[in-house]
Amino acid sequence: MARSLRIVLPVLSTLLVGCTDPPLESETTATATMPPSTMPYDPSMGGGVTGYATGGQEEPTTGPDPTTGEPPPPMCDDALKRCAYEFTYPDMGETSVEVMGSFAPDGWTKGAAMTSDGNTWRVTVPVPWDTAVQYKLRIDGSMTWIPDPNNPDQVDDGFGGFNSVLQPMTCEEFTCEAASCAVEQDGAFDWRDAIIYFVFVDRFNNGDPGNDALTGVETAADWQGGDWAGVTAKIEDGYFNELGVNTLWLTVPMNNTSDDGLGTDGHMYSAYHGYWPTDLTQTEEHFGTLAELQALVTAAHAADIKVILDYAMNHVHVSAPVYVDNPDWFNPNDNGNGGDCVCGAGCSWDGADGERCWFTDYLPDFDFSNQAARDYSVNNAIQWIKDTGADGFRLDAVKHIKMEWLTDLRARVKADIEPMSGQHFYMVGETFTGDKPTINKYVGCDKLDGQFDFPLRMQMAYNVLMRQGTMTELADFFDGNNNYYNGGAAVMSTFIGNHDIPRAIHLAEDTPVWNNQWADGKDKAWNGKPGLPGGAAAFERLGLSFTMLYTTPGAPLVYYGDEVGMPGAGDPDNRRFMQWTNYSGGQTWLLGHIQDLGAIRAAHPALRRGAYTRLGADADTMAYSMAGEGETVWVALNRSDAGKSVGGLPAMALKDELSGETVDGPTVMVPARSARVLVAP
Ligand SMILES: [Ca+2]
Ligand SMILES: [Ca+2]
Ligand SMILES: [Ca+2]
Repeated sequence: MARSLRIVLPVLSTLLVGCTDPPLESETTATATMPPSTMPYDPSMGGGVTGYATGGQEEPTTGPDPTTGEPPPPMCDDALKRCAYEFTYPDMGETSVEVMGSFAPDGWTKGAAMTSDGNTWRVTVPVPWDTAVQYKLRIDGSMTWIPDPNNPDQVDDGFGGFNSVLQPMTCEEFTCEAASCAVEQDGAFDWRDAIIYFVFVDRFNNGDPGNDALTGVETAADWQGGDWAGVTAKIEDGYFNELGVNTLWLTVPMNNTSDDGLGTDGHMYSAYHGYWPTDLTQTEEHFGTLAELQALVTAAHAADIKVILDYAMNHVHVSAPVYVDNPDWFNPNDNGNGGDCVCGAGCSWDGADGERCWFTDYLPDFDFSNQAARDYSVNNAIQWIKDTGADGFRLDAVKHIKMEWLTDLRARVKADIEPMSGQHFYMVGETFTGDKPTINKYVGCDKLDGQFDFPLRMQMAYNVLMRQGTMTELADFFDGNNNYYNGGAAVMSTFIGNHDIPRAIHLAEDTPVWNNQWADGKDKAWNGKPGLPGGAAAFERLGLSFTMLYTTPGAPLVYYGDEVGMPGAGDPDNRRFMQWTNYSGGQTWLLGHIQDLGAIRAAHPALRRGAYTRLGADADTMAYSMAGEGETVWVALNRSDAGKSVGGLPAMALKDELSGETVDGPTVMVPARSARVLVAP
C-alpha cells in the first residue's frame, strides 16, 4: 500500500486531570507522559489508546480524589438487596451444623455450613431484603433437621414438624445480589466462574513456521510467528489447565492486511495485532486456516476451556473488499469543514464525532446508522461464532460505534446462537477510560455482559503496585465498584495488565519505572526498554494484585506473560514474544502463585459468586470477606514491606489456603507484600 501521509504528532508531555465528560482540562508536568485527548489513534495499539480521549481521571502524584467524579454508592432493586445475618447454634460436640432454608433459591438443598469456635456454631448468610426466611438446622450431615432451639418463631413445615422463621429485616449496609443476564439453564457455564487469559496470538507460540511471512518493518512491530497451532499445542500440553485459567481470549481472527502502516510514534507497523482487518470472511493466514482455528476451539473445549474471539467492528483496513465495494456503508473521512475526520485530527474523539471519526486515514469507519452496513457487520460476527464454535466475544473500542450494533448483535446471539449451544454467549467490551458511567452505558442484558474494568486496574496499580495513597482508598473504591455495573448483574473482567499499557511488573518495582498508573510507557517503547527486575519484591507485589483479582467480584484476566512478570514498556514493547523457559526465582514464584490462586478460586465458589463485605482497611492493609454458595472466605492483604497485623476477621482458627498455615483470628499477622486467603479449617 502507499505509505500514509497522515501527520505524525510529536509526543506531548501533558496529562489529563479531573477529566470526566467533557474532558480537556489538562496540566503539564515534567515527569509523566500521557496522550492528550487530541492524540490520534495509534493503529499499533489496536483501539486501546482511544480511551485516553476520556481517560486519565487521576492526578498521578496524589492519586484519585474520592471527592470528585465518583459515582454514588451501589444501588439495586430491593429484590436484589441482601442483609448479612448471623445464625448461631450452641456447640454440643456436633461434627457439622448447616443452616438450610429459603434465604437463597438453592438454600434448602445446599445450605450454609456453620463453623464453630468450640462454644458456638456460626455462619453469616446474606438474607433477602424485607422478606421472611424459613429455615432449619441440619446436624452432622444426617437426615436430622431441627428447628432453631433459640428462635421461638416457628411455622408448620407441612410434614408434621416446624420450620424456624426469621422475620423480615432491612439493614443500613446491604449488599446487592449479582443478578445474571444469563438464562438459567442446566449445564450452562456461569461466566462469574471464568478466569480469562489473553493469548496475543502472534506473540505466544509458533506452531507452524510455514506461515511466518514478514511485512518488513522493525522486528518489534512485525509478525513474530505465533499462530493457532501453537496455541492448540499449549492447550494440549496442559499449560492453561495447570495455570488454572478456563477461558482464552484470542486476538482478532479475521484476515488482516499484509501492508505496513505508519504509527503515531513515527515507526512503521505490520498488522500483527489483528486490528487492521481486510477480508472479514477469511482467517488471518499468519494464524492459520479456519480448520486450525476450529481445532483450537475443539481442543479447548475438550480441556474445559472456553474461547473468546476478539472482534473489531468499528473499522476495516482501506484495502477491505467491503469498503471498496460499499463506500457508502462508511463514514466519509470529511469533517464538513474542508478537512479530514481523523479522530483527534479534524474530528473529536468524543461525542457524535467519536462514533464517525477514522482512527487513521487508512482505517475507514463503519457507519452503523446504515441498516445494510449494520446487518452486514452483525451477520459477519454471527458467522464467526457459527464457523468456530466460539463461546464469547471481546469487542474492541465499543464507544466508537453506534449502540444499535451492540443491541442487534445481542438479539441475534439470543435468537441464533444460544438456543443451539444451550450456553450463554459472553460479550466483554473495551472502553479505555476511567469514567465509570461511560463504561456502564454499554453494559446491560441487551448489550454487553461486562467490560474491562479500567478504573479498578488504575486504582489497584496505584495503591498496591506503586504503594501510593492508602489501602483505605482502595477499600473505598471497592465499596463503590462492586455492584456498580448494570446494577450488579454485570460480569466485568478485572485485570492488572493488557496490551495497551506497560507491563505491570514495572509499576511494582521498588522504584516504579513510571510514577503514573495511567502512563502508556511509549517513552521507553523503542529506546531504554526496561529489563526483568531482580529479586522477589516486584513479583510479590504483582502477585498480591493477582490475589485481589482472584478473590473479588468479576472475571479476572491474565495478560499473557504477566504470570511470569514479563518486562516491557509501552506498545509494542509490552508485546514481546512469550517467555517459556529460563525463569528467574521471582518469575518461578509468581507462576506458582497464580497457579495456586486458580486452584483456590476453583475450590471456593464464594470467591467467584459470593457477596463482598468490607471488614477493614488502613494505610497498608485491607480485609474483606466473600460469602455465598454456603461458605465464607476471608481475605487479609498487606502491601507493606514489613509484616502487619490485620484485624476484623472471625475469632476462630482459620486455614490460610495460600500458605497452608493455620492462624487464629480475629487478628492475624500477614507477611510483607502478601495476603492470606482464609477459610474455616
Ligand atoms: Ca507461525
Ligand atoms: Ca493477512
Ligand atoms: Ca466508529
